[in-house]
Amino acid sequence: MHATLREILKTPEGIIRAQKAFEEFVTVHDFRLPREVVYTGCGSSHFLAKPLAMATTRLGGRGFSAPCSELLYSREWYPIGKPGLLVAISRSGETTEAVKALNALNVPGFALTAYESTLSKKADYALVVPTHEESVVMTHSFTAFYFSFIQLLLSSYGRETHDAKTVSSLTKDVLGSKGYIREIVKGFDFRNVIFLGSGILYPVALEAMLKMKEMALFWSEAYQTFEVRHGFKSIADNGTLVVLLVNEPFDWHEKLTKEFKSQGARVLTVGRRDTGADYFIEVPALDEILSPVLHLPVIQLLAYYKAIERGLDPDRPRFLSKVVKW
Ligand code: F1P
Repeated sequence: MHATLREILKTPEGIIRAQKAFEEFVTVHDFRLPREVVYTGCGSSHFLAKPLAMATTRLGGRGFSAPCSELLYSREWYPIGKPGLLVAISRSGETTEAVKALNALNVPGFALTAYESTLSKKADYALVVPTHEESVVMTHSFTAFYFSFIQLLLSSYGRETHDAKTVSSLTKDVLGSKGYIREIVKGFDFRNVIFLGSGILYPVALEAMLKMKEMALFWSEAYQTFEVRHGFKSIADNGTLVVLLVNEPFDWHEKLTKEFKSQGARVLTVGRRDTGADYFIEVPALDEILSPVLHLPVIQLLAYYKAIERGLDPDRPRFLSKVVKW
């Protein structure tokens, strides 16, 4: 079995590890996240910074995210303000930009990483979630990092944390769609793929786009759901798969599905209810903030099977390395 697939299937186990890491962290540190937090990372870690910033805002704080290189070299263009903390995310903890960015704002630095690493040692605080991955692409570590930090946000802001066992078991249910996802990819040789998501699911769409490029070397795009109608949809035809990531769909999602179908594209809806799509994967009900944890394994499997269908080795993506250094 490819390491990539093995690691995607470790998502439920990752959630349990994440809970343990969170519990250890709060036992050792007398620490509360401040209200204003800036998040940064590179690649997948940047797409993880985004929903964490959104969740911070949704929970009553103010979260902002930017890629490490932007914080380092172009920060005057962004409304960064005066955050109480900078959270740098890096699976390896060795990415040059992430290590450098930790000091970019002259505020306390927090590392979210899988290893005791250069980043964790440099940071004032480190939440180490030991979801080690052999694969170049980030899979179950993404969902684990996200879950552990959401727990920390909830506890810092005086909210009730989630039951890790329940969340872990829900991710297991979602992974049950593995065979169906493989069938979709086998049955429809799509030429391009468009991922759509709104709010907290927009960064999931971005991460899905990246997974397709990394694992399957495949052309993919991502948009905020209804924004796609404004020009971008022209590229969707009978060779296109549109993946609609949604929690609770409403009539606009149904209309959008119809619109793409009338252009000849096929739609895969991943959400609580079908929108009249060609394919449908049900995602169980859970606090919206945690929905990335349930949607991500689906799109990771989609990218994995597309890579297999194209005769590629998702463990060894072309031109990529696990750690990007200068
Ligand atoms: C960041 C990253 C990965 C990507 C690729 C190169 O790594 O951009 O997201 O998949 O392998 O590195 P890290 O800073 O999270 O270790």
